[in-house]
Amino acid sequence: MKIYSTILLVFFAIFSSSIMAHEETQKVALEPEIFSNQAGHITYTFQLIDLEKKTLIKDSDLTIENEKILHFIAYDSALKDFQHLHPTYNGKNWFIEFDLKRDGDYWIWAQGTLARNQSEFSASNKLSIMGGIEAYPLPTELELTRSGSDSVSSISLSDSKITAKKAAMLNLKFLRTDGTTPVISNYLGAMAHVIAVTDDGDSIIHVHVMNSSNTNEGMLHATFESAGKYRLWIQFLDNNVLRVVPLAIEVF
Ligand SMILES: [Cu+2]
Repeated sequence: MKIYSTILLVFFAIFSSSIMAHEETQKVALEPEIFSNQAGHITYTFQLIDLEKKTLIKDSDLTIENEKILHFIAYDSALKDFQHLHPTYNGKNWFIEFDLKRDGDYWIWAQGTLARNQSEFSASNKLSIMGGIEAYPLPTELELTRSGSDSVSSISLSDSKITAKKAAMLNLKFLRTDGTTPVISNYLGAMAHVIAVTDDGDSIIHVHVMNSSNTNEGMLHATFESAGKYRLWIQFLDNNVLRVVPLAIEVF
């Protein structure tokens, strides 16, 4: 009976992940131990399945990218809560501990690179949280803004038009809300990390900001696959403190 339910769970996970996949051929599935949890401290245990090889992915099957073996992104459906973490492999499972205090349906993504062919993957599933602070209201409404702050550090993105399926080159300025000059240093091997998701939450891109010739300015190269509104979370170190600035842009 136990084996039977485990098999069912595996099938459900693979099936539900492939529905959500946006890539034409999904390479990796994320199979979690839980699909819902009480708000608070969460121990999230999961397996990654190489869908082509039909094998479980261990840490030795991955290549370190941006200083980490695996990147883990979680955000709620209203695109307000955001976390970027790094799971570890215990010889059997992948796991990560984190806190979610607010109810809602969270998107969970694992991003890594397969060592066998150096191909990057993004595998997702969902996690439902209950018993905590009231969930942010839905439907998701993004207020378009190319500049924003986290109360101390701010970001301003150039206002050039962005077209779907075309490489966009954006200029990014680092500022402070009090007018002082930020002290930017690399975070996980890049000037800044940008995680962009479609407003329905079900598609993600993770790109890096490169240094430019001007101090406290960077260049962002990205290709957005479809038109619509996107949430951007920009992560960087200012004076060695990790900052997260949310923006929202439109792609035409
Ligand atoms: Cu990461």
